[in-house]
Amino acid sequence: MSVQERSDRKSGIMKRSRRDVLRRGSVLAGSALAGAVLPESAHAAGEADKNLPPNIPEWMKSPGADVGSELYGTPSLFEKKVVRNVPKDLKQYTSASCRTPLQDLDGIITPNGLFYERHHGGIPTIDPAEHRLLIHGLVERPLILTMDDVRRFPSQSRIHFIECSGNPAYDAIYGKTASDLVGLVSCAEWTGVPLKTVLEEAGLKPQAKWVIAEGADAAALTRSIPIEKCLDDAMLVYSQNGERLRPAQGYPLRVLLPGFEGNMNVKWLRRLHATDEPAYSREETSKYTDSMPDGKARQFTFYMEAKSIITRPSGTHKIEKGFNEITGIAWSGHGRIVGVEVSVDEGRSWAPAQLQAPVLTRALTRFRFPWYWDGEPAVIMSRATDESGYVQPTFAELTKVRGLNSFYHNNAILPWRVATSGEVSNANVKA
Ligand SMILES: Nc1nc2c(c(=O)[nH]1)N[C@H]1C(S)=C(S)[C@@H](COP(=O)(O)O)O[C@H]1N2
Ligand SMILES: [Mo]
Repeated sequence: MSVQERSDRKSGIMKRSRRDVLRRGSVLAGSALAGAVLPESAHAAGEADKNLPPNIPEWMKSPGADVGSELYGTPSLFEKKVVRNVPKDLKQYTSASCRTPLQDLDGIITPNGLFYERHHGGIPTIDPAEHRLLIHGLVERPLILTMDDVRRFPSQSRIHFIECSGNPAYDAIYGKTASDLVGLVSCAEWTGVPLKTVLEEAGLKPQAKWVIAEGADAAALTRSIPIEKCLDDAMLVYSQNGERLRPAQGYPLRVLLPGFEGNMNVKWLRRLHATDEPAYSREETSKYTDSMPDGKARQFTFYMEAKSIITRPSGTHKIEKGFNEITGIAWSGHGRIVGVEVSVDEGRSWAPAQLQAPVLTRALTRFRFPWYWDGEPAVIMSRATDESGYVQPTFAELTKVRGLNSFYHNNAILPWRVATSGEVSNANVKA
């Protein structure tokens, strides 16, 4: 059959289904979705509607690209703007971060190519054949493991978020998009070996109270992990969403400490040193401590507190009057999210959102809330409650306790303003 014959046959089919579309159209007319139905005039196909019903779209008229035309698949041409959010004013890229475009994503899993990045000394290129993990200090049998050795241990796959503790910094609550605000959080299915299993193989001595993890990057990033966490849910991970870790996420091996601040999830892991006291490294003294209003500083603030954000609609989006689903993500380092409430009247009243399964411990949780927008100005926001009973605070409530000298661990509620035009913007504005 020629291409022409095929297309003739198809237009026959399309003529019939076009009548169905119009019949359905009259049923839908006046409903919230009426805008999606083609007007009568679409039939007089101009150049602009040549691919719209009832015409046969161009991409049906000849075969598409060959199988395997991309040996590693990439997103559609038409999704080119869904990329990591790299700050425009960066002076250098070696110790810097870039963010996940949360407002463009659905569900709870971050695609590997969009996982946020934070590096203190660039991304090393590590040949796994030349990579070793040294385990020493307060252990019976010091070990040097190859990557093959690591993968021979019994493994597990689990879904968890990782979040930088500066997400957002206390003075950075005015960002335009959801990504500008909290794009330093991502969530993946991680595969690896429980740290406990590896430490048992080395024979941990009873005096060991900390395990100091060191990365094989130019920063030699070093963090001390309390032994309780090492023997609980800590993992040494080598895969992320089914494939080996991406270089930016620590290839070939990283520490995963579910719920603990991002900085402790040491990438490019080369050394575990069992000790009786912490290392008091740079990341535990001059950085990653929290200045309180009384001048004291909190140290070893491991846990990321409960947090949530509406990702759609969110800053820079534009909505139409009528039905809009409000959706977003919630998470807590302390365990499962047990509830998310949404307010569409600037926090005067709250109603429960629906949590979409699966609701996993220390993982992103998707929430949904049906909303009919009447076209009046509105401020919408979400607040999360975790299984410990802790409720996400407003920025005013948070700073009443923590003051304004802190940089890390800001988990305040983030409000979006909806203008009469339907334009959505950050409701936190600098005084
Ligand atoms: N070796 C090493 N590990 C590291 C870092 C680093 O620079 N070097 N950055 C830390 C910080 S501050 C964060 S927030 C997370 C970022 O993880 P990601 O880049 O996979 O998102 O990794 C942590 N682990
Ligand atoms: Mo971080």
